[in-house]
Amino acid sequence: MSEHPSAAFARALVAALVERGVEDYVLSPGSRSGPLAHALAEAGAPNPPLGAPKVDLHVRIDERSAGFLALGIARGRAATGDPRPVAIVTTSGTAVGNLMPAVMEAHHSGVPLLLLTADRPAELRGVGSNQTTDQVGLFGAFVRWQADVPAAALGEHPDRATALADRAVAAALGDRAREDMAAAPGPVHVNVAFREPLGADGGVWADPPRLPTPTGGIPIVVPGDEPAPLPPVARGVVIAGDGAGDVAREVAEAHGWPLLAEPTSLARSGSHCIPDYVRLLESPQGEDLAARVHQVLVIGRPTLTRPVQALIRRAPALIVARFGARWREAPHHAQAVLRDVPATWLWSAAPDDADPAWLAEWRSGGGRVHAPEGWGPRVVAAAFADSLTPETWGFVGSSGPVRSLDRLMPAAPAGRAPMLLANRGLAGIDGTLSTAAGVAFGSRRIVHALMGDVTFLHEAGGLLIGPREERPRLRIVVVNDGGGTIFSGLEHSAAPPENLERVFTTPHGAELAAICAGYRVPHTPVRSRTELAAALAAPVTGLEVIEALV
Ligand SMILES: Cc1ncc(C[n+]2csc(CCOP(=O)(O)OP(=O)(O)O)c2C)c(N)n1
Ligand SMILES: [Mg+2]
Repeated sequence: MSEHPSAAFARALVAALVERGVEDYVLSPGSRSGPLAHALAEAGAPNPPLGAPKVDLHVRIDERSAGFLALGIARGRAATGDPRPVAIVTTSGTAVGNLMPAVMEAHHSGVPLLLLTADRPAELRGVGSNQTTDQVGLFGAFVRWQADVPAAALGEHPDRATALADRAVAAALGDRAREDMAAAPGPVHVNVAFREPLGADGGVWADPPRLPTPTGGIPIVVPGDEPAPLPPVARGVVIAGDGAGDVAREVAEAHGWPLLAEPTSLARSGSHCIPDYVRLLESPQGEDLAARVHQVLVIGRPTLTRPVQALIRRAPALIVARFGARWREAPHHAQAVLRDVPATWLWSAAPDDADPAWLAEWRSGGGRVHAPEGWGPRVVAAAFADSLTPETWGFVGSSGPVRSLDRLMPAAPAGRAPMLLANRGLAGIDGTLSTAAGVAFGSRRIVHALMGDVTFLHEAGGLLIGPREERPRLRIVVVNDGGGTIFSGLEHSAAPPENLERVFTTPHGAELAAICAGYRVPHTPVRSRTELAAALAAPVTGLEVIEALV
C-alpha cells in the first residue's frame, strides 16, 4: 500500500499540532480538505489507530457555525485557565468565507483560532477550476499570521509540518512580552494546498520529529519597568468591563473605591461592588457622584451602557488596563494604557488617602439591586443569573439580555462572581448558539445560555448536531419578546410604529417549538415565574431549549 503525499502531510500536520497542544478540531465536510478529514476521523475515533494522536473532533455542516463553535471551545478552554488554539478545517471556496464572522470576533476578543482551509495546488489556481478562489489573505487584518502552504510532494520530510505547526500555534497564542497588537492571542490562517489523490490511503502515523524546545504558551512578562503604584486619590472609581477578571475587585478593595462591574467582567462581587450602578448613574444622585470623581480606572473592556461611557469620557484622570486584544484602541485621553494589571495596583493605599464617605455614598445609592416583579425579560434574566453555580457556567447573547443582567445581577460574595461569558469583541448577535455550545465543550461544564429571540433565530442552524456527534450539556433560555425590542428603547423609537417594526424590531412570527422539533431538540415553553423556575431546576442532560414567552 503506497502513501499519498497529501494524506501523509495531513497526518504529520495533525500530529505536530497535537504535540503543541491543539487538541480540539471542528470540521466541516468537503472533498479538497479530504486529507485532513481522513486524518482527523482516525485521530478523533474512540480508538485511534496505532501511533495516531487523540483529538476531540466536532463535525458541523455550516462553516459559520463551525467557526463560532471553535471560538466557544477556545473561550471555554481559556476560562478554565488552559488557553489553547482550537482548529477549524474547511474545504475551499465560499466555505472559507463563512468563517469571517467568528474570525472578526476572535480578533477583537483575542481568542486563539487556527483556520486550516484547503485549496487547489498552484497549477489549478487562476485557471477556472471549480470551487477555487483567492483564499490567500482573505482575512486581511483580522488574522495574526497567515501562510499559503504548497502541496506536499512524495517522500517529503515531516519537518515542514512541524515548522508550520510551531509558527501557527505561537502566533495564535500571542506573545505577552511584546507590545504590539499583533502579539495578542488571535486567529491564524493556514491555507493548505492539497494535490490529488485526496482519499484515505491507509497510511501509518509516524512519530512527529522531536521538538528542540519545550512546548506550551509563551510566559507572561510585564515589559519594561513595573508601573508605579496608583496615585492615591481619594475619589476613584474602578470600572470592570468584559474580561476584567477578579483582579478588578481586588484593586477596588485595596484603594477603598467603588467597583462598577459589568456582568461578564467576572468581577461583580465583594463589598465594594455597586450592582445597581446603571440606575444610580442615571439618577441625579449618580450625576452628582460622577461629577466629583477624581480618577477612573478601567479594567477590561466596558461596552454596555452610555452612563459608563460618559463617566470614562469626562474622567479628570483615566488609566486603562487589560483591554483585551483591543488595548491599543483604548480612549485617547488615558494617562496610561497597560496590557495587564500591575502587581503594584494591589498594594493598599495609605489609610489617610482613603475617604470612607465616598464609598458609602455609592453604596447607599446603588449597593442593592431590586428584584424585578411580575413577568417579563428582566424576571427571566434574574432567574437565569440565579441558576449559575461553579458547575453551571453562563453565556449571554448581545442586545437586551446582557443589559438586563447588568441592571439586576447582585454582587456575589467576594471572589465568587459566576462565570459568565459573551461575544463582546464585536457584540454580534450571530453565532451565539454555537459559541455557547463551544464553551460547554471547552470548559467541560454545563452551560446555561440566555439570548433574545432574534439572536436565537439568527443561528437556529446551530441546533444541527449529527447523531454521531457529542452533544453539549447546554440549556438555551430564549427570551421571546417577538423581535429585537432593544430598538424600541433607542432613538429610533420616534419613527412611525410600522417603520420601526419593519426595519428595526423585525417581528418574525416564527414558531420556536416547531424549529426545535425539526432539529429534534427538546423544547419547553414557559409563561410564568413558576414554570420557568421548574424548567431551570431540572437537570441538564444534553442540548435543550427553554422558550420564555414574555
Ligand atoms: C450580526 C449582527 N447583526 C445585527 C446586529 C444589530 N442588532 C443588535 S441587537 C439586534 C436585535 C436583537 O434582538 P433579540 O435577540 O430578540 O434581543 P432583544 O433586542 O429583543 O432583547 C440586532 C439586529 C448585531 N448586533 N449583530
Ligand atoms: Mg427579542
